[in-house]
Amino acid sequence: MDREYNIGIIGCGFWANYQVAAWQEIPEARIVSVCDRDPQKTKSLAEKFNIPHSYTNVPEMLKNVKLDCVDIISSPETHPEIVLSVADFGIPVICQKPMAMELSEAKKMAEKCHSLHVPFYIHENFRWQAPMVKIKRLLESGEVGQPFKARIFFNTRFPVLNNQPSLGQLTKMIIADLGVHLFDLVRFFFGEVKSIYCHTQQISKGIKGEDVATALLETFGGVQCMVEMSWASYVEFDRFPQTLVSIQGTEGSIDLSADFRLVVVNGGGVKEVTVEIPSYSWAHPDYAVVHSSLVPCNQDLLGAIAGKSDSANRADLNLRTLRLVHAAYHSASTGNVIQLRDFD
Ligand code: 89Y
Repeated sequence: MDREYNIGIIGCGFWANYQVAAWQEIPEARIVSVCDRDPQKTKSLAEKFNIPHSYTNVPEMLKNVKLDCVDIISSPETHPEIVLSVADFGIPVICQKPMAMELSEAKKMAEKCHSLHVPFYIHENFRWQAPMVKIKRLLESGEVGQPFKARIFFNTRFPVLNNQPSLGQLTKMIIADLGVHLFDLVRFFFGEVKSIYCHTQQISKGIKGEDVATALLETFGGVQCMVEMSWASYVEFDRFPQTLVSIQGTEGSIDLSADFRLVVVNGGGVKEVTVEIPSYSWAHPDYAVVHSSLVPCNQDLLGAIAGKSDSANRADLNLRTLRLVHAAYHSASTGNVIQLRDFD
């Protein structure tokens, strides 16, 4: 990139603390303004990171600060209104996952940005986690042949809602918040999805949505992938927020287990490595693998906004992931297998 980019942050909660720190790792990125309707949160984020401008009203920030890009880190139900309003200002926009709580809203957001020629990207970071990048390379290398069956799972008892209490208010909870990442990994590893079948459960008390979901996805390439997510499970090696992966291919298999132990088995034998996770002093120790992925994810998004490259996190592409989320809910409520070609 050949110049600096002035970025405004909207939403100053838990996640913004790490997102701002991750932006500050990128020499061309300058966080110049923050905005949250809670003045206390705005003030403390601005002070912590020495950010010159702070606002409690989005249009006011957009009118007064010259921004090259806005990064929305607010809760998902606020995304549509904010994205539509940033689009009216013609400013490129990055929005946290899930793009919106309803598919119809997400489509409206993507259509409006497209019609106004406003670049629109989703901050989807799981495909940028070091172990996931490594698995993708292994799949591309052909070492395990053609994948035909997989399991992607994230089962934990970690008290997720202590740090992210607003999740407890969502009637669509774990699939919208976490499943969206895991379904995106299915697309990343195996391509587009043909059908999905899903069940949900509510195990914990005091929440409005599901905290457990189990889905079976079939890709056009013929991979059967089981995706499991739970915030209510006691497991032996509970390493929140590590996503575990098991892939079987025609020539071998790949297994990512706790603590980033990656094992490849094929005709050449058994190879084991521990995937190294980049370390940042600002990362929350409990979230290191996710927080470290924010840096390459942001780098990719800024490169796309600068017109230097394209990104798989372009909103119209990420919409395919969001469709899976809503198809999963539809499957869970109807008991049917959902064919994606019939689902809109
Ligand atoms: O909110 C979720 C996310 O995006 O990554 C992990 C998480 O914090 C809880 O499962």
